[in-house]
Amino acid sequence: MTERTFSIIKPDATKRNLTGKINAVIEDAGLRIIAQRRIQMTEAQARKFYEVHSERPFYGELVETMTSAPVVVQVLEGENAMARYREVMGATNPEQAADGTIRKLFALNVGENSVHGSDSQENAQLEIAQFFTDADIVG
Ligand code: FUP
Repeated sequence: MTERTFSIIKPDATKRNLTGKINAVIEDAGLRIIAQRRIQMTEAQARKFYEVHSERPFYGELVETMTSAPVVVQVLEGENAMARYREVMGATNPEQAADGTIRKLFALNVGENSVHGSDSQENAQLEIAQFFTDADIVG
């Protein structure tokens, strides 16, 4: 089924000028980038985005990392886009990521792992709505 998911190209990747290389992996995987914007995430946006992790020991560092440089927020569309993008991203810890995945190719460590992708259809809708309106998305 054609569905949508939410993606972030994180600061560690934008700082190293990897936006285009990551987008190439996304597109080669059959996902279409149907909305995309480069933004400086505010602390409030980052805190809200990662609210599920607010009790975790790495929350403060995570918010700091996500606001340390611009990010590229994206909406991806394709067959089973949410699961497909999770496959293409690779494991959270790049040491465990499979060959050819974005995190294996580009991530530095678990905290600077280059990309985010929604982990459920429900979260995808919530995350897309945090950064895009319907008018921004041209499928
Ligand atoms: P993922 O869905 O693969 O992005 O992973 P999680 O939702 O578990 O983690 C979200 C983000 O928290 C990661 F991208 C980086 C950060 N994190 C850490 O910094 N340390 C950890 O041990 C786990 C996650």
